[in-house]
Amino acid sequence: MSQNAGLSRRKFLQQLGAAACAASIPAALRGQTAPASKSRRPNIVFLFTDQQRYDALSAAGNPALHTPAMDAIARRGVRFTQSFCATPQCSASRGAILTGRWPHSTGVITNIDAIGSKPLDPAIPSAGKVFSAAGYDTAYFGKWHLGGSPSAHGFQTVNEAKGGEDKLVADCAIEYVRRGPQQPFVMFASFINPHDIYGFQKIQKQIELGKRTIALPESRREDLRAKPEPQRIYRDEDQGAAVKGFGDAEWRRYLEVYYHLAERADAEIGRILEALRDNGLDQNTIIVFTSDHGDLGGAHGLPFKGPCMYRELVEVPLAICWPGVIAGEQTCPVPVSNVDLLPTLCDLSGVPIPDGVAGMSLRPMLEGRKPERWREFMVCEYHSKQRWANPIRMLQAGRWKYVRYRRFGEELYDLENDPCEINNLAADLPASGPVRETRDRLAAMLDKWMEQTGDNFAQLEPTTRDGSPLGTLAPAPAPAPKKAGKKRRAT
Ligand SMILES: [Ca+2]
Repeated sequence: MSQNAGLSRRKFLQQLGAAACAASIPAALRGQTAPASKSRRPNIVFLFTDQQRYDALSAAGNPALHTPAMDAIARRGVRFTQSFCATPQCSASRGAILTGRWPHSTGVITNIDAIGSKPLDPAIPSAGKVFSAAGYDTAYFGKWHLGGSPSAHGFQTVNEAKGGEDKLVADCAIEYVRRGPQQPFVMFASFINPHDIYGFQKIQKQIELGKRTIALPESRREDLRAKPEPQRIYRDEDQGAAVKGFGDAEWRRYLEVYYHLAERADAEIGRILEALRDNGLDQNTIIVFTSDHGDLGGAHGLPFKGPCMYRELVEVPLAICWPGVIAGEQTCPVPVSNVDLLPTLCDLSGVPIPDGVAGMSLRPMLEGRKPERWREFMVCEYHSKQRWANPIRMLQAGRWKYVRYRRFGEELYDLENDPCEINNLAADLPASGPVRETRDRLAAMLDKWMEQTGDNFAQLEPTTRDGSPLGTLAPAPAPAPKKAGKKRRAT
């Protein structure tokens, strides 16, 4: 990413552990989010976009675009600066948001139409059922992408706005707000953009170009030679073909289109915020803004989203506000996941968190407190796109990011010295020494997490791009030692 993004990330990494968000919330607003009584439970408005990278909003300090509505939500509450999706694929990430479970626990491990897919099981408690059972009026507008209909998952008022029109999604939400829903209510509005970046070739001819200050990703010229092979296949034979031969001018146009599309989503979100205010529903209402996953946007020379776990893909915007209860103007650098959103909303509104939820409530951070216990690391999953399976797991702990592919090796990045994730330290792993010990320590943490959460990653197999079995083309990565830190010869 840009130099600024790299520096701010380095600064964050230095601050991690100090829970830097904790100290800055005014004392008058601390500790006021006691579980709501039944008579005064908050409404919830959940606004999310599709494919919006963590820094694709002006509140994140990006001068390339202007997103006043998203910024307003951040300004009125807490903006999380390290917010991960559970997986950078649409359906599976949405399943994680709605259930608070990891994709391997929901069974929705990839997109509904991709290899290994299955629809979200209505028997799994998800937001619609959880809040309707608690007496909430429930509504879902816009893209669903989880198989079946939101109405089978507890949402009482539904319009999926098929055809992908964000304006129609906002129109449905505004109509719902104007009608004066029974309170408390929970309303999801799910927008398509900036996902239309897939049509950037056409859209760039329709918009005015050359008016934005674009920072191109520092990693855009890397050759991927030290990276797992599926990344090169994605670039050379898959969706990367759309950007073949791209230089800086072409990437700049791509990003101009991308930011234009994020602004279009922002305009629709702005209309919903205005309707909430005009109808007196903006005060006792929690508003969440996030996205399902990011977009590579030229990082590592790649477009869109593919079989990799780079920051541009796995980190998303996240802001939560509740005027009068959560103090505004806050940022929180503690790494969080979108599996945390359902338990957070349950916790804030006094609704029981369903059994089986893996996420943790963000309430301490929203109250400006350091959480008493929090994860030591963050995990993301990946399974497949279209017919092409590439099971991947990512584990990030402090300054280190470790990524394991099935059959295609590993990645290890020192985010403090290499915030753009260019130098893969696992490509030529030494037999001993601090890098080897770090890799073994993170590998052991991932093994333990998979065992504890029932993740069947080791049983999943990659395929060719057309879905055929690979056979025994490449060895599995070296197993982690049983005891973290114990040295082991490279294999
Ligand atoms: Ca998506």
